[in-house]
Amino acid sequence: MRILILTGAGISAESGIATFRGADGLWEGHRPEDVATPQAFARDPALVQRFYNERRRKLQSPEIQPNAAHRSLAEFEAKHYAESRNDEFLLVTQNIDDLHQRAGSQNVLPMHGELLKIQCELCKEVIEWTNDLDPYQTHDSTSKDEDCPGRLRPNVVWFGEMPIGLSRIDRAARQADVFLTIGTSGLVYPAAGIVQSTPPNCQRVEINLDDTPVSMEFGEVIRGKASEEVPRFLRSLA
Ligand code: BV8
Repeated sequence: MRILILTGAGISAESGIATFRGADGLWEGHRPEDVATPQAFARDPALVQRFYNERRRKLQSPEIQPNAAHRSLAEFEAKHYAESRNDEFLLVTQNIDDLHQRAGSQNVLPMHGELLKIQCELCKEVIEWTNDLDPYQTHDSTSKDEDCPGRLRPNVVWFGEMPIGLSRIDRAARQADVFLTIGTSGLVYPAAGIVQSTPPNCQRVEINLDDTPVSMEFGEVIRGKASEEVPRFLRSLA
């Protein structure tokens, strides 16, 4: 059975990480389009770097830990797909936190990038990074034997930028027997459109607190908290 899973900010909410569209529609006090775009970075690099520095620092604080939803996905994969090849089990996440990886998930595709990595704008090298980034920090500042003068940016996919692994995701979607989304508002494309690439006989399940604009694409909608509903659903699937 080929299973494709797509997670969003809702799976990390119970771990203490703010979702994008909380009650006030602001995201850590900002409108996403004011901070998560290349234009914002060009216009006000200090604001954008500060925004990601705050989130990078918070992600590394001890109280932010994977929750039962992350853990149950990792356990399910280890138990049933430990030897899986060619993405028979594929966990695609829109989140840039590392909670799936820390929970032990193996086959994870972070389609919107990763907060604990940075990228050189010039040579495109991606570097693991846990510190703050200064607005105009350059690649050659990261080590003495580095001489690339390119500017360093968060290794995340901003609005208007191409998400990561789209063809790999599309291939997995077209062959999926089960497609499970967890904790996503179904607003951002192309992530929200993945469901439309799954085959007619695919079991499509949406686990989310609220209804979404794509809920009607799913044969099964489970309304509730990820930490409770994900373990329960995976048990029913096993
Ligand atoms: C692209 C990384 C071109 C950065 C992010 C007009 C119409 C349609 C599309 C567009 C348009 N104008 C522009 C676009 C394209 C745009 C887009 O879709 N905009 C939307 C807003 C209209 N998309 C893009 O720009 C993308 N790129 O299109 O490039 C292209 C495309 C294809 C091929 C070639 C070129 C790039 C989008 C990526 C942007 N980067 N993040 C960072 O993190 O800083 S987006 C960010 O928001 C997340 O990554 C995530 O993907 C997205 C949505 O957030 P969610 O994860 O869904 O979280 P949200 O808060 O919204 O919802 C949480 C849900 O959880 C809620 O429903 C809630 O009920 C639930 N929940 C809460 N608690 C719990 C829970 N559920 C269960 N348990 C709980 N405890």
